[in-house]
Amino acid sequence: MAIREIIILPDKQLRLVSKPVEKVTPEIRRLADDMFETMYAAPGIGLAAIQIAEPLRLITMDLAKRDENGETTPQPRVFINPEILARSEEMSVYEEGCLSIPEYYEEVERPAKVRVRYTDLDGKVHEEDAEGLYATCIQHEIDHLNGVLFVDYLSKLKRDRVLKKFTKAAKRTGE
Ligand code: GNR
Ligand code: NI
Repeated sequence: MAIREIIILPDKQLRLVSKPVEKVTPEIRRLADDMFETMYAAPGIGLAAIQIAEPLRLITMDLAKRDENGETTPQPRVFINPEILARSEEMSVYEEGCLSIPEYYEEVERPAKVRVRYTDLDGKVHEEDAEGLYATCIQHEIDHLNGVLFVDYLSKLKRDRVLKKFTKAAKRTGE
């Protein structure tokens, strides 16, 4: 296992449309392992493969909450080739962040509930209804697979402001 580098704005790879995973091979399992290690270290609640520069339709997620002792029981989940089958008309607003846009948070409105289909690491196909943070997170991650970032939902003013900030920062550090 290895912690991998997370690519950040304005890296153009974030705009790629990721390719379907054809088969769950040992390489895909290793990639998922690296994604978990990278995601937990960050720390983040979700990660799309493209965020470590692998343009594959693969997502890791862990939405485990702290219990009364402040402990968490890990709930690692892998989504291969996830699809949104249906979206609720009802919308909800959540303050989102993204490991590829560090330390920037804004409210985003998305469908409150979605029905998702995905394959797991055993090749088993699942269909589930997602709501709450799960619904927000799976939509945020599937957007990554399509080259979409949460800042794309903000006003042009806000989006241009954050893009400019990260473009300047990249120039200072020589990308
Ligand atoms: O760690 C993350 N937190 C988060 C908070 C609100 C909505 C979405 C997210 S996902 C983000 C990690 C990330 O960038 N995944 O792509
Ligand atoms: Ni993200």
